[in-house]
Amino acid sequence: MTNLREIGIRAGLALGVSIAAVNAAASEPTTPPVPPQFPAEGKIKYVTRDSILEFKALPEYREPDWVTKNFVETGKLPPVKDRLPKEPLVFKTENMPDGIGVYGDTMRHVIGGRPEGWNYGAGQTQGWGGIDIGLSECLTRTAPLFQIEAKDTEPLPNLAKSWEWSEDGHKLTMHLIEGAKWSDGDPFDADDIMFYWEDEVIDPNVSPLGGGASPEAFGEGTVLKKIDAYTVEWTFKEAFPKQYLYTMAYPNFCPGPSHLLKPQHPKYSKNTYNQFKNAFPPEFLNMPVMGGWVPVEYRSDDIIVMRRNPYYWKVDEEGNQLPYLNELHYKLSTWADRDVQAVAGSGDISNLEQPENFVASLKRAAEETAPARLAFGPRLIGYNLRMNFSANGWGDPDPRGQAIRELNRNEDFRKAITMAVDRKALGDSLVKGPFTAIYPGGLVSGTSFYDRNSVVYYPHDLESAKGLLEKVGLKDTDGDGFVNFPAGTEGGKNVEIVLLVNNGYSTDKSLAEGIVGQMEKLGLKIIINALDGPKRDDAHYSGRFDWLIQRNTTELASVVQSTEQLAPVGPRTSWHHRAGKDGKLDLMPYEEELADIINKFRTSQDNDERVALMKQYQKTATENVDTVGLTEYPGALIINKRFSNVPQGTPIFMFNWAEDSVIRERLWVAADKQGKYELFPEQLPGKPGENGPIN
Ligand code: BQZ
Ligand code: CA
Repeated sequence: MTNLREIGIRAGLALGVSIAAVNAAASEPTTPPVPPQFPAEGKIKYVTRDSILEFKALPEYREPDWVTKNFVETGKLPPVKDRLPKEPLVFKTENMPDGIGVYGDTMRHVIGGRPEGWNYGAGQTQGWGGIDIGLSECLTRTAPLFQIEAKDTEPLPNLAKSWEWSEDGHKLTMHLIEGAKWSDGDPFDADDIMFYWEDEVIDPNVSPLGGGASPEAFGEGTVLKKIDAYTVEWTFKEAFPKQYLYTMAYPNFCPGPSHLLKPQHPKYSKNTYNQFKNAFPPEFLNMPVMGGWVPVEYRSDDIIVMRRNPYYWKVDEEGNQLPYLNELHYKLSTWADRDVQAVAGSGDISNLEQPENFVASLKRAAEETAPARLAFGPRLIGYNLRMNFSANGWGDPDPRGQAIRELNRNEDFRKAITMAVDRKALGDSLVKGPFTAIYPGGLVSGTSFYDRNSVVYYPHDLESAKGLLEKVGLKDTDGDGFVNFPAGTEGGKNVEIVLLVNNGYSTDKSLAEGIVGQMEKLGLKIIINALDGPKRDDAHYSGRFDWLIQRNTTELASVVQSTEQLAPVGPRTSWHHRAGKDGKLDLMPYEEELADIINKFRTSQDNDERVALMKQYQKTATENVDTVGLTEYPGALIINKRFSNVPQGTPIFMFNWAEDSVIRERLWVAADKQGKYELFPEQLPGKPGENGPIN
């Protein structure tokens, strides 16, 4: 480049910088505006942690009469007392909103996902929408904690019925429920736990569903070992890391039936990892589960039907074996249709989470004849635009992709993007009215750890944003309205950024289209790559993306659930920055700070310290634009009025989704309100792999 030209460009840049500098000062970072109120009916009734459940033997046990008649008296099943553990999990009546229930009826779910197969531990989805939540019972349970106000609460026991810490806090001895059985009668014990841990979590070739169950989720260097059939022992590097008890809940520690899985695992067979993952396709019926219902029917693109698990290890205080509901349906449709069917009464439950459906759903639910109740909870649904920060190979980018990642790692570039986003316009494009709110990123405002004054918000300011783009060297050198790479990069052609989006939700697609339009005004070309669930998840978790739009997962709505996902505390914990092929993380200085804050949080016993750490987290994350928050809003639970025992004010999303929080195994329908929806009345699951239920 000739001297004159170079001098000219420098002068231009210098001039540009000074204009940009002046503009950037125009919109000082501030705190996000207080969002408007909205009609939130769902008032939570708070209870104490030990009022929900306990483990104890009862004098007698009961089951539906037809099970006794058709199965026990005919010798197909042992008596119910021999199908239950020594001390079953007993749900206390005091915590049951409508008390002890009666048997019968069905809950009809509608889901937008599709089942890949039953191997949850190897990362297969069953279609979401509560199906995996119901099948895969986990060591601890946290979803029902929404009704416990105390900050010092801890997860509920579940497959792990109790635990105690060693004096020095480095060991946690966990006692499993004794004598529980898989739905095919095979004993549940520590072998199931160890298979899940050693051969699914630790094995780097396998990753359980949800993209988060990595070894580091339980702390670097954590060891788990079997003591005896019903005892396992955790050893942690830090002392008293109580946070990990949350990580032992859904989705990160939900063991599968090792008596079926182990023989298919490459370590114990000639199978490849892919053959292991796909060893139990949706057509493989009666897959053994610890959950309340067993898959007995699968019709592709139509429905999955589940029948009650005769070995389910939970009862009510009168000894009635749960669940009360005999059958579950999962109609294979779309997420938007789930809302429509729930308010219309042809479906029974929905998490109203797509604002485009708010108004129509509210109208229908307000009618006298409405078959379903609809109640909004706190603002806990949020969306973030996340940029891929890995510059050392996560996702194996091409040169263009690598150049984008270098830009993503440039703070001025991130500030330009966040200031070019008009969050008010994005929210209004989803739904008018008081629901959506400005969300700069980080924790959503409905979270108990939220502190508005710790949140740094860069207000919408397109001119300053343009100035910052120039400052990082991006100018439209060919006059087509889109900025170009500098001459030496990618041949100086237009910057093009691919935006990965979940094709299953109109909300995700609306937000993506909004971003494309707003970035065009900034002069940045964005190309949408909308993929269906599993393909989208696979592209995301393997790092094959420049930017992505992701609906928040539980760490941003509860902090204590999936906490490791708040920062790159391990090679595979952050949603937008994972290790390259060398297993190393090329963290930026502020990311090191975030990781340090999260590690301190996970091992702190002091609630005040935890609150302070979360304030620090919110400030550091938003000041550095760790993610570009887009919008936040409340969700509403829509549930058919015939169901009893629905906890008041159940949020659709907090420690987990409502399908977990409502405690479906306790729901019941009064005899005079029961629908004739059972497709396999008086039938029970057959043997694993057999075709369908039996009677
Ligand atoms: C709720 C949920 C129960 C996953 C899934 C789905 C996956 C994501 C997310 C939600 C669906 C429903 O969410 O939208 O309301 O029923 O299933 O699991 O979006 O694609 O990977 O994180 O939870
Ligand atoms: Ca251009």
